Amino acid sequence: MQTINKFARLCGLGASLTVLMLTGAKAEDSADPIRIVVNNWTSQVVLSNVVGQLLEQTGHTVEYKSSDTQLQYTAIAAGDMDFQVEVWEGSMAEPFEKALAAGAVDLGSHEAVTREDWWYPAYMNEMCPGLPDWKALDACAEKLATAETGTKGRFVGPPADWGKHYSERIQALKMNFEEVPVGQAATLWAELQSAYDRKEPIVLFNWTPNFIEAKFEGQFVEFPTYEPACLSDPKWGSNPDALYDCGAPASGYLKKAGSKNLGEKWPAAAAFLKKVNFTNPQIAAAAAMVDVDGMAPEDAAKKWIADNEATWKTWLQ
Ligand code: TMO
Repeated sequence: MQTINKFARLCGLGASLTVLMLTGAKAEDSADPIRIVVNNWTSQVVLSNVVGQLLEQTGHTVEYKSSDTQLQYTAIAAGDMDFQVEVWEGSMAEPFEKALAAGAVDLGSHEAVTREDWWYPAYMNEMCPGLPDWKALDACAEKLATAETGTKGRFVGPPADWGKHYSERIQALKMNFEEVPVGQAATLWAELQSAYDRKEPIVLFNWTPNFIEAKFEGQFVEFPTYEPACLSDPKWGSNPDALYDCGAPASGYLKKAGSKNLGEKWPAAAAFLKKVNFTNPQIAAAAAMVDVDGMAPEDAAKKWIADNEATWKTWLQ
């Protein structure tokens, strides 16, 4: 009976022999749920569901666990969570590397190249000559001043758990700015839309790949080029007494992380997860299905699986 159900599900998915063969290999995998970490930005939620649904289709049990972007790495290292599909260099390299030292496993890189930093709409190039250079932005601070920030420019910052150090960067670079963080990503996009509609200046946190690039014209502010020493050696950079006097990596990695348990308890699943590999356009499209088209993440994942069979089939081989 169970075999028939499984077969029916596989047919529904439009999949064939490849998946069935993996289902066979799964015999050695534990029946315990694989705990997939879910964070608070759209592509991560959709990709987690894509991976989770594919694991379910191959006979595994999965559980989605919400977690703080920084603290999740302690949980993965401790074996309390098993898989993270999006490890962003610009915001998570530090806790990720600590987790690796404590037993977590690097499951490899996606093809996607990432960037997370200050971003502004293209119409500001005229308002603030010299952009995207950060010094030109700083000279333009007054135009970004609000009642909340007084004479300083307002930078609409990310939620606290994304681990950026922008208030420190503002201080280190002696910028005439103040960070006003949002509680959730949706507020970033609401602020951007409202400024964009009225062609008002705004500078906010953004990243790529994301749905924003398909909907709004704009670019990242260019800060002093990132080098690892900027985050560990105060003497590095223009401010000899401070860390964070640089931008985030402009071509950062996007990796996957697993618990130490993963390969031991679920070897077939671990082999699959190592092969999981998303590109920039795939990730941007995954976010757009939810943030532009209004789909639920689970449904967006289903659609992604239906539309990208050629891609995920290679992960199952
Ligand atoms: C952590 N993020 C990808 C939203 O910058």
